[in-house]
Amino acid sequence: MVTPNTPSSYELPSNFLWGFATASFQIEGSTDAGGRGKSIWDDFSKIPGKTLDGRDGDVATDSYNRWQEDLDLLVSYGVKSYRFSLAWSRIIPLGGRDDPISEEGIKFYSDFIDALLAKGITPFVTLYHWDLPQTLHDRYLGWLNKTEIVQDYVRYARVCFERFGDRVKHWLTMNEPWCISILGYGRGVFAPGRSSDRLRSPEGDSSTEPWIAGHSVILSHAYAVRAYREEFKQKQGGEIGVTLNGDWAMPYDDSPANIEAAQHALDVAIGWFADPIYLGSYPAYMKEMLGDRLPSFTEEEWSVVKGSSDFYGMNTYTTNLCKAGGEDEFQGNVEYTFTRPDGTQLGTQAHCAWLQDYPEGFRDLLNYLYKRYRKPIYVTENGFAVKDEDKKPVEEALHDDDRVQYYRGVTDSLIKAVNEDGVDVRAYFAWSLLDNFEWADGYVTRFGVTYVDYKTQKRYAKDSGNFIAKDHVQQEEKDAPPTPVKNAKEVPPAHGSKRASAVHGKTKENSKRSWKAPLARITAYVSTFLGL
Ligand code: GBH
Repeated sequence: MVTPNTPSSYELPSNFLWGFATASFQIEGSTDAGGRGKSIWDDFSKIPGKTLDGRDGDVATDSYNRWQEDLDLLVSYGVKSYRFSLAWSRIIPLGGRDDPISEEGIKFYSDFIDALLAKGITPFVTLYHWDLPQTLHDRYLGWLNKTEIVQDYVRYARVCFERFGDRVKHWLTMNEPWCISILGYGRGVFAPGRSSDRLRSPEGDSSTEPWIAGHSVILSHAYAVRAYREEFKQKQGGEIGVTLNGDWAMPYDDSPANIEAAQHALDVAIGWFADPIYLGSYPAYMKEMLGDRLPSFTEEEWSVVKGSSDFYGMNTYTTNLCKAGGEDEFQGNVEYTFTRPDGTQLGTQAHCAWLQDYPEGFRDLLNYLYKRYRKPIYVTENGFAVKDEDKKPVEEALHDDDRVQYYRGVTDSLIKAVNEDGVDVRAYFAWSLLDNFEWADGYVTRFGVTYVDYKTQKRYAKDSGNFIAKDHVQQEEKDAPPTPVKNAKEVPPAHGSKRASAVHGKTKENSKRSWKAPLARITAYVSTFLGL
């Protein structure tokens, strides 16, 4: 085994939260139990051709029935925190603001939250991880109807704050607005599967609908946050924010066009949502690319949207090399590749085509997001699917070397970003606690740190689960967190300045841990002045 190359003096704050993440539809199964209403994934996943293996979410990892076993697993890994999502249609089966609440649904989550807390595990709760109540799609096309969905979502959020907010102190409004909008209403690969491609969907317009859906998602998030802050926060004392997906974008080479392309990729993947929410405006490139297809906010809406997230919830998996060109608006009219100009691959290939292991990109992304948005960062998802893991016998699959290597790389990058670059990172959730229903991939692609034998539903810890538990979770962590940077004014571009310059310069005197790695800090500081 390779030994970690992070200096042993590096530490994370004592209140740093290590944990694992999951989502309701990917693990629960029992889609008819406890009065649950259908979600848009129930029927979608049953349409032939929508999932790789033709399998659906009716059973998944059976976690609706096996939640105690899952909890024991979390305890065995020793994690301090668990990120999971609530199924809207278990809580309000028909979804709408005038529809009845299911006490059975409430009780399921309430008991689970109590059990987590009894074991000293902090719940991070996602309100929406893609399982829209089917009724809301049937009634008014879900995210395409801003007026209706905002009201229905805010009422759902209020019910959750009322019923669980006495115990839940970390709320995530939405998981990955880009995926909700682009994959659901543009590419049409995720429910509700709308697209201009008539081979894929009888209805939909990929040139307009994703941008409309994204607009509704931002507003629903923002009005729910306002409700929380005005009606619950004072009494309950929690925090609330959004979780965005976004992979690091690296220019393919040094050409100005490709450097610009990498920024365009970030503007569409991340800035589309993060700029309005944290900075109060759209990236100029979004407007340039879309013109009046980009829905605008009213003054009053901007006042609700701007500043509507207490932290930056970061889901990230890989790095893309970016080349100017192509006609894929969903990538900002940028081409992605993993093949470098010299023909080599960026990193180890995962089971899914879109994922290679490149830990340096993880560190660069942390720096970029912290510099640009100036919020404490929670890494709410990060993970790897080993190639052909599904074809291996269980004993072999448990030795998931590529995943261990991946986690070694990113956690190393994370610790350096905190200690050398001064980035304020407060939590890290590996995706995922379990192999589970991987959306359009069905059960073929496995992201778990725990192997699930779908025939018996037995769980087996993989080497990666044990790696995270032993190398990180169970380590003693003593220090206090670094103080976040305040009063950030300018928004630097991704590739104009080198890593750490702005971040490091501002936080060095605040960081309680700067003395721990004096040499590294001095080196970084000097590099900044030399413009390296
Ligand atoms: C996460 O999304 C999800 O939150 C989680 O539910 C899921 O299980 C996990 O990833 C693993 O996939 O080639 O245009 O289809 C990850 C973000 C963004 C990664 C879209 C895949 C493919 C883009 N995803 N990306 S496309």
